[in-house]
Amino acid sequence: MTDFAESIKELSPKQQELLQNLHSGGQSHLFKDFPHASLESRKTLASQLEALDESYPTGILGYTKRARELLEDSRNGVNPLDGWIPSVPKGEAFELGTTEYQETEAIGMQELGCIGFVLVAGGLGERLGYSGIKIALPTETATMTCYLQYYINYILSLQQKYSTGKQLPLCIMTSNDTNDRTIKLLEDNNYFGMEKEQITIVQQGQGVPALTDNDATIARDPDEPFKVLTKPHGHGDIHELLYRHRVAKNWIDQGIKWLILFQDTNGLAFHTLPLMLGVSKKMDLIMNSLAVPRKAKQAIGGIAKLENKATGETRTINVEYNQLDPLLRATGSPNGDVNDEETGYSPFPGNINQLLFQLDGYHKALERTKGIMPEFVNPKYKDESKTVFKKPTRLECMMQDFPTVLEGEDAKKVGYTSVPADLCFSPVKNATPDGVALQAQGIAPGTAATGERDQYGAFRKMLRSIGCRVEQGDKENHLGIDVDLLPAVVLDPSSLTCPGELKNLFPHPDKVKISKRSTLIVRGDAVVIESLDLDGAMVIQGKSDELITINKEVKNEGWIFDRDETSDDEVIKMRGYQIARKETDEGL
Ligand code: UGB
Repeated sequence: MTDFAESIKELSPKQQELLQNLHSGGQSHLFKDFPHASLESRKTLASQLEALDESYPTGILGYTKRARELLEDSRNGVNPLDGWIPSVPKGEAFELGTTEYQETEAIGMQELGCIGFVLVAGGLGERLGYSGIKIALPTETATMTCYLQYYINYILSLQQKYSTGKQLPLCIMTSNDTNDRTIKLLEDNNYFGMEKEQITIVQQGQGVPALTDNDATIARDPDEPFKVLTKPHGHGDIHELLYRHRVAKNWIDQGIKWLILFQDTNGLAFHTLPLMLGVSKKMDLIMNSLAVPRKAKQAIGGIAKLENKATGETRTINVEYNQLDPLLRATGSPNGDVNDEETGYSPFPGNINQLLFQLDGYHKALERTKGIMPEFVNPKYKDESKTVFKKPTRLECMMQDFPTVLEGEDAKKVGYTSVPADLCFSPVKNATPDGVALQAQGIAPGTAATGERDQYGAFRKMLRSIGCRVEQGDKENHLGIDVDLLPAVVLDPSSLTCPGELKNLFPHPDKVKISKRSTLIVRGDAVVIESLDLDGAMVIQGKSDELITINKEVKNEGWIFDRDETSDDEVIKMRGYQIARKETDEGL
């Protein structure tokens, strides 16, 4: 018996078989120290490999086989979109306040009582550099509501207003990095008012093995010799998890008709949800991507319709910006990605990865494909020979690639809803210094301060769209980031879930005036603001059993966003300011 065979004898039969297969399948380097290692060390590696094998649909050997194919293509410069001709996809673009917006939103509002929510929150948030999980961050500092609480408030509010007794479910995708802290955040806060069984948590595997070369040689962890280095497999895992845990199927059985997938830190995520539903309903879309107008060549993926020259197959899908322009040039559009003269934007709208699915059609595709997304590999090569990587790579998959698994007529039922970003998209992804650099290039900084700014801004925009007089605050600069935080307006989901409800809260918009230094916070579904002249701060806390009607002129010292660049508090530190609450009217 060889030393290797001898060294695995004490492991479980399943582990022995796996290790033998890996040993003969090009990964013998992982076991070179086995003959001299302690049983504990051998067991550590064997258990990790077993877990990795189980968490990947075709096992580790299936993974390395696929990796070799994709690495070969990458080395040969094979364009994955070769043979596909891009054209402008089907979808609709909207501006808040227009008749088209209102009519489409009204159609969608009828669907608000049967949505299931899927939050993808497995990302580490390395770019942000926050020590906690991102969904625990405050969406803004006027109310300090954290992202998870905001999302749950919104779901509960829809449930109360639009669902006839049915609970609206929430599924959260976590990862090794975020799972325990997500559960703790929920438990510590009594699930933010949700029933525990209303929430399903699905956890991504521990990642996939990192690979050191074109032969898909699995990398050993540099810090732990009896461990394999793993890397995240990407947010595309969500579809497989929703299939494997029967989430989509259970939701159908509960009478849920729509599924919305959203990211961890977008405080504007739901303002346009009924609008998206209206578009999906009108156009009979199985998948509808929320998009933002995108300048030609802007560095976000463009949604395009692709037609395969050979097979005639079509699909509407996100094409990364660095692939879109060359693809257009190679397929009969010599100018590439250019702005449309009429709109000033590229005809290919920008994908922001908020995806609405018609649940039956979605589930049908999951049943057929088990929710497995196509993978890609993106190694950074050391030199032209493309044989050595700068650092280990891995296979990844993305949630927006779902159209690739739709077939026949269903593949045609994919479209988009485009809305300016100031109403629907302002994620918090970047550390402030990186945000400053992006701002200098005219790109949205995506920092904590801009996330907060855009939340107040979206509410100001909504109020103005119905005719309220809302002054514009002065521009400030905190830690290099330009923000106009005032007037700070927060309409909690309990008081407002979408622009279509504005007229219930503000029945006489012409009688509402908010000065440029004001703060207005409204909570509760039984509040009506008949008339308001606000110059200061006002916080209205509605009561469930009593209608509060506001007819008021308020003038007080209000709240001030004070510069604070020395605080140890991470939330303040990443913004460079904190609120001084000088004087507040309670609206009573
Ligand atoms: N996420 C997971 O849950 N698991 C993972 O393994 C990885 C991520 P990022 P990314 O907003 O402008 C996306 O890292 O991948 C969650 C789109 O692909 O914030 O760089 C994570 O917790 C891109 O087309 O974003 O880019 C978070 O909630 C563009 O739309 C979400 O997945 C870009 O977002 C996104 O993860 C954007």
